[in-house]
Amino acid sequence: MAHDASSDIPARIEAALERALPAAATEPARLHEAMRYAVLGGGKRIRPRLVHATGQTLGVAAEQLDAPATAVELIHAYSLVHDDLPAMDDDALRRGAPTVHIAYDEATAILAGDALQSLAFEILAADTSVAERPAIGAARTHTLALACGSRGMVGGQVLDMASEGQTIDQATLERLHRHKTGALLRACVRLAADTQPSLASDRREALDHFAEHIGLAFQVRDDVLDIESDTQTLGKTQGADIAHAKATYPALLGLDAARDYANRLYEQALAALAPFGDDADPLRAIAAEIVKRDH
Ligand code: GRG
Repeated sequence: MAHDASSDIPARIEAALERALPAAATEPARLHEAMRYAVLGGGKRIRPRLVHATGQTLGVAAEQLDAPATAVELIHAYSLVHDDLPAMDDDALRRGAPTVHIAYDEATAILAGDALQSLAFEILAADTSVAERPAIGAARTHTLALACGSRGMVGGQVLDMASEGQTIDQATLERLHRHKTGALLRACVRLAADTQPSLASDRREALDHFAEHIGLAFQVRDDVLDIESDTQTLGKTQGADIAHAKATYPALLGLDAARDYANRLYEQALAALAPFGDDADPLRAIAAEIVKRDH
């Protein structure tokens, strides 16, 4: 059965996350509580919504997208838990609540992040909706593993930490973000495309082009929000980039030019969707949300 309406997707995503996470009472209970706290405490769910929106564009059944949508959000939650640790960004606030190492303790936060990553791959591997087409499962596992490992998100985090206090040029900043946040956002679109192996290569490339540009726009918007928003709206500490002497687009280009750049990337992302006509409206809606968001 195909998607009926985009409006039920957020509820579908929450239900799938709830199902995927072990119950809080399952031993070791403190670890499972921390995992649930990290995942179920809000968040915009942009990544799982991108998986479903791409699937809607391609006419993929929603049932075949639940596992990859859940997996990307579990990976995202793990990356936030680890990013907030004292050894990394040392943040006390996330999604308007104490970060996991503050609410629990540092060791629990490290282990909850580790276990969320394993759980993501467990969910992807156990997806019965594609069991009769094992090549789909293998392609999706490969896509997710590449996106979150040393040549993707983790590699980007290393570049990010190395850039603190340094003056870097725009090409280096772009490389950093293509890895740190761009790789997982791009994987969201690819995971849905992997679910339709018959997809023509030019369409696959168009979707990839969309994801690349909207991923970068996401990051530029994030940098702008760190300056123009406030801690309450953001649900995380405003001004953290400046406090950590991070290289950002506003620092490099100026605030107005950074805003213009986000809009240009948005336009380029939209242009890539032209071959899909109205079918790509769910992706257009998420793209608009990414560049206009206030948190
Ligand atoms: C620690 C392995 C490891 C990786 C960390 C993605 C990342 C790499 C760290 C996140 C740090 C950060 C705040 C990056 C800025 C962009 C970003 C990912 C913001 C948070 O994503 P949203 O806005 O968050 O989608 P919600 O809370 O809505 O899910």
